[in-house]
Amino acid sequence: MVQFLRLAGARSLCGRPVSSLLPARRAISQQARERVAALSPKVREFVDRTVRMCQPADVHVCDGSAAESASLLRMMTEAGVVEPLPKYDNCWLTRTDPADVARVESKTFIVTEEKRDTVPIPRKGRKGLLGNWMSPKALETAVAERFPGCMRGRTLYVIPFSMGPVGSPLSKIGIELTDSPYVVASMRVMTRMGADVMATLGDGDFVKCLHSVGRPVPVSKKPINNWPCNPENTIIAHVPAKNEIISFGSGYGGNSLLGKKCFALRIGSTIARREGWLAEHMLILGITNPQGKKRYIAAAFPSACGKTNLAMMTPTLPGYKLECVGDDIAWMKFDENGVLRAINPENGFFGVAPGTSTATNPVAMQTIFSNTLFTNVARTGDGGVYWEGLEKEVDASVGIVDWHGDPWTPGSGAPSSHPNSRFCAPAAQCPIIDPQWESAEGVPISAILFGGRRPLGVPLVYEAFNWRHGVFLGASMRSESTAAAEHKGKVIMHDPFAMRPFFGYNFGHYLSHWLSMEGRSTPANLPKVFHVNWFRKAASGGFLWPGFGENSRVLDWVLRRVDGEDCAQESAIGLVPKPGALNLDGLKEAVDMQELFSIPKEYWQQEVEAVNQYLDEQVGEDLPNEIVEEIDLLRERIAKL
Ligand code: GTP
Ligand code: SPV
Ligand code: MN
Repeated sequence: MVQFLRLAGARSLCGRPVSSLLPARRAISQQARERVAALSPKVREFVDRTVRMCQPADVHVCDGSAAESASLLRMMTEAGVVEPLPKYDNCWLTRTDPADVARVESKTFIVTEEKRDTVPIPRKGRKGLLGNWMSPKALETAVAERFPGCMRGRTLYVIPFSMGPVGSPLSKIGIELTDSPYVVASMRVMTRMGADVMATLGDGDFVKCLHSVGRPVPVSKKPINNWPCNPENTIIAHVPAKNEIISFGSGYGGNSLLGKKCFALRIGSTIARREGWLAEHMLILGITNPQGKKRYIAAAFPSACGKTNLAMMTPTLPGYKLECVGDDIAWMKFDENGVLRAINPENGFFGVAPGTSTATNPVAMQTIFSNTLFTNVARTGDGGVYWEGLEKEVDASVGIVDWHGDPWTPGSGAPSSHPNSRFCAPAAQCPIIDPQWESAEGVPISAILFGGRRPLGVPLVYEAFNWRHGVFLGASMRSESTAAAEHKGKVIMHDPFAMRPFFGYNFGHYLSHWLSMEGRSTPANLPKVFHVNWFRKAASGGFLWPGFGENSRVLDWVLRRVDGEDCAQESAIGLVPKPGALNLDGLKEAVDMQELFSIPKEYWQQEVEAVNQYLDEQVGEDLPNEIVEEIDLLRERIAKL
């Protein structure tokens, strides 16, 4: 970006030579001032205030056009921030500073006057693990230490964006102010962005999103990979009372594309609580059975645990058809008939690249090779991409350069791509995008799945006895850690509702909110709740279940349960398929069903105590009684095993 601003003769978006924007400390130009003056009063106030504080060299109001995006990508190419991938149509590769490759949960905060509004108070002597609280005063200090002058020498981009289809009653509008053109290009894919959103907003209210990479120009040291960032001072703060998000120091994914986790989940969950709906880390899919009956399912799995894959799955069971509504976030609301309706607030997929292949996710492979931004994957000599999982599809003899930009050969030990490397592709390009994916009222949800990476003890699928037990299944979710956040090693972490990094308010209150949803529905319409685990391992270390398209066998059983079929039996942990009820016709490899569905008593005794200890210590006084009762019931049932 330093280079970008110093390129002789390079042109800014408004057509003036970039060099005229320097020197960095000069106030913004008359033209930029005029562009700001033309904004509606509330947006203008936000931009004005930010310009005064951050002192950018220029202001650009994004119109969201293809020409604007092309112009930005050209500038970023000249600056060495992105590289074109000539093997594909309008695809680009970015390599970040290796210090900025994932969400930074430890530096993510919710700002409220009262700490207890953000996090439950843990039992004495315990460290709270359900989010980080910051006081408004501390935020003020943090902002004052970071933001004054932080955009010097850079352009401030004004991004009007809509989460959900523009103008839909369930949609919400945000304005992101950022000094990262990579964020602009990514937000154009991940959200509906541009002039029509600004027009729809008028002088209405919006979620204020402020983002800076935190490296004013001239930079004190040369950015690695031309990716300016400031990991030492990174902070991602959310102020629910003001519908405000403030992010500094990271340009990556959920830290900087503020519509996603920051808005649609953290701020979104606080709005949802106030307004009586749910903002969840869930995929949404439509599935049509061989009889032609279509149902929609939502599923919450933690980061890098299979949402994108399930959302685009190619069923191996004959006669099933799957369509994708969303792969990461669901906004859901019970309608006047008690039917849970869901929309995907996003406009694109920010998916994990490694593991994506024609064998595992052919639909994703058909989605991501045009108009896509790749980040931290490897590059082939013929201008394509490469990552772990493409060994059989890409001829390595053309030469591969790894995500650091160094030559790489298969078998060299280190992976070619960062494990959290991603593709950022328009959802509309997905060949199985659901015809209803932009429906204003949302799609009706028949079942909710919770799941995680559980190498031991947890069966392939089981059903909750009722809604309350279902809420408990969400509350007691655990999963092996992944590269999507900064955690080290493969530990089994508690990740209730796959939302631990994304709660916008006290998890105890969140549980009460979920429990109360039963009252908004009817027994016939209330979605059934299930727990799934594609990741159980054999003693030999391999997965017991083939997963991916074979997961259609589990969805088949789920739908038959939704239809009320008598194909389940009680177990200590929930309803499991009756012997022979899971359709295994044509399954190519032998599966040890005994092992896959076993419920080891000792394992579950430890499990219930681990969940009990976690919920008691972490949620304490705020843990609803219903959940305490579910723990006791589970303990009793396991004792009888
Ligand atoms: P986020 O975007 O971080 O929220 O992740 P996600 O939940 O969408 O996860 P994704 O579908 O991208 O999957 C992450 C990893 O899990 C990939 O490497 C997949 O190949 C792998 N995976 C997905 N589904 C399965 C499955 O059924 N079985 C096995 N063994 N691996 C799977
Ligand atoms: C996740 O980590 O759950 C993601 C990627 O979907 S990010 O947008 O970085 O949060
Ligand atoms: Mn996610």
